[in-house]
Amino acid sequence: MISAHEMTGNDFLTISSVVESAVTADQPLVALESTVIAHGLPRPQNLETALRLEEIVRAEACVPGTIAVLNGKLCVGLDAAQRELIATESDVKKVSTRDLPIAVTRRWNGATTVASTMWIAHRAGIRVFATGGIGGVHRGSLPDVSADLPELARTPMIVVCSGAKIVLDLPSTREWLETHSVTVVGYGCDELPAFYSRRSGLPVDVRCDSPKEVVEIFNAQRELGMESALLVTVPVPAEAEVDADLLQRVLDGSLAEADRQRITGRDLTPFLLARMAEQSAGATLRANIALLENNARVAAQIARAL
Ligand code: PSU
Ligand code: MN
Repeated sequence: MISAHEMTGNDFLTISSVVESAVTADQPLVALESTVIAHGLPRPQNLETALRLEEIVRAEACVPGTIAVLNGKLCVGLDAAQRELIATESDVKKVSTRDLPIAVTRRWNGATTVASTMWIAHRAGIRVFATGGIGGVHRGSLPDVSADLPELARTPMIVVCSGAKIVLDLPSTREWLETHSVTVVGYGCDELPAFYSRRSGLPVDVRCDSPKEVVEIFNAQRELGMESALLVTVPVPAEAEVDADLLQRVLDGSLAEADRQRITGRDLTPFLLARMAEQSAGATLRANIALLENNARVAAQIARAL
């Protein structure tokens, strides 16, 4: 069996025994992130959703690997106490890739974003990762570009999501992915989904209607020697989609409020998501949970086909 040290050349990676044996036995695995648990969803729905996502992956005969930083260790596969700590402790930091060297040195407890989850999952030997919405290019004059984008450009994984979060500048985010050669799949759709909405008016590169079709394109990327990820975008289930007028209203209100309160940097996305959930009487929260669950299921089906 290859040890974590041999895989990464460092002692910071801690892989749970369940995940490690699945990697060694080449069983299908799905990585899950933890920023959505610690900073993306309110309590108590966050812990419930974290548990539910793992159950969904297991029900599809795959092994879930939720990723977080605990006492400076990059953990792949959490036990119940670790999962609860991430969901309930108030000093859990939002750790992106640039923070990893600080987190391990200062022994932080941290939740990993899409970027840092990809970084860790890839080094742990996991090839499929499910999340809600990726980060991207923010609206506004200051160029605020999520580290999720460059990580997608340099990590050969399948990332399953519902597009980029609607709080972002979606046309700019779409352009960024194209410039940096990240292939974008519409899973059962011809348009890039817009997180709480099923449509954005922006094109995907290719439509796939089955896990097998996704795997064929992923394998072609690898055979071509490409480094970039395959971004598989799945629309929110129709029954959970947020009404367009309501969404526009709460989005405009939340963006204006963030501006007034001068919320920037890593606090911006969590602020906007929380604000929209309040202002929509939970409609955006229900959509977020529904799309997370659906994406976990699709990711597991793809992992099984891989
Ligand atoms: N998906 C969700 N909710 C979230 C996130 C994704 O449904 O909160 C998180 C991801 O971890 C993503 C992060 O990486 O938001 C983006 O943050 P930023 O815009 O600061 O890069
Ligand atoms: Mn940012």
